[in-house]
Amino acid sequence: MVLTVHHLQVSQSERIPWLCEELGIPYELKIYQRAPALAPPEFKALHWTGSAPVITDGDLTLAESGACVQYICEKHGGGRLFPTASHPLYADFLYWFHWANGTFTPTIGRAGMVPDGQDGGGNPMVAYSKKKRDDGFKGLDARLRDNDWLAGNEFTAADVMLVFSLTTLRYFVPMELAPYPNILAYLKRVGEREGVPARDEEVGSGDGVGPGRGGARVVLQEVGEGGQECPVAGPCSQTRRLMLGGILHML
Ligand SMILES: N[C@@H](CCC(=O)N[C@@H](CS)C(=O)NCC(=O)O)C(=O)O
Repeated sequence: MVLTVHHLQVSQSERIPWLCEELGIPYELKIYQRAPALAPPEFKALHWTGSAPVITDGDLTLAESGACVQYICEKHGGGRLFPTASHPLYADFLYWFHWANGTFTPTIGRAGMVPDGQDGGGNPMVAYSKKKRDDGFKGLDARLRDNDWLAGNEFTAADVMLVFSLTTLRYFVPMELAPYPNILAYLKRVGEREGVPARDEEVGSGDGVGPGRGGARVVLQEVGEGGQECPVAGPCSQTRRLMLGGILHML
């Protein structure tokens, strides 16, 4: 039974191959290009939500990042990166694991629907959403002041859930991270991770199907003035953007 990761390019499904690399488990990676902005029909056919990520494992088809991450850690990773009740960091882990994609990612998305500096026709939800987003960044920065990782001193699946919102999501919703030095330092730590020790496996073939990219290295890249093309929103004007290379640019 081969675990297959269905990855939509430049999307939050990048969490899943990264997790597999961190765990060092075998998996098959199937890559889908956006067509042009949303997932292509063959991806939409995998699961009724039509949303990435999706994994398949034998007869099982599973969507939703958190469910995929927990399933893989518990079924294929021997519970690694997913602390349980007896672990001293359990409650912190649970909190940040759920906050990362249950609150932070949607809050950023909602706030990003109206560009900063505009009030969305006086809709009070706009100011509310932007405050919630800013509170999220401040709270996260404070958390990372005294903790190397979200749950404390150990890298966990909570970090795998979070990083997309600080990196690739900025293709779609430009965000300035300079006011948050602890978040920047955290991203640098993430960028220095090896994922897993290199394995001698072929990188996927031209049709986007292939074995895991053993040893995929997560490299933090700094992108200079002017930013680069956003796949959906057109050119990003953000001046100083940090992004994860490695997984981001390979996938
Ligand atoms: N909460 C869901 C969100 C999934 C989601 O919105 N995925 C986006 C990728 S960032 C997607 O599939 N967009 C393309 C589409 O809907 O066609 C999760 O974490 O799995």
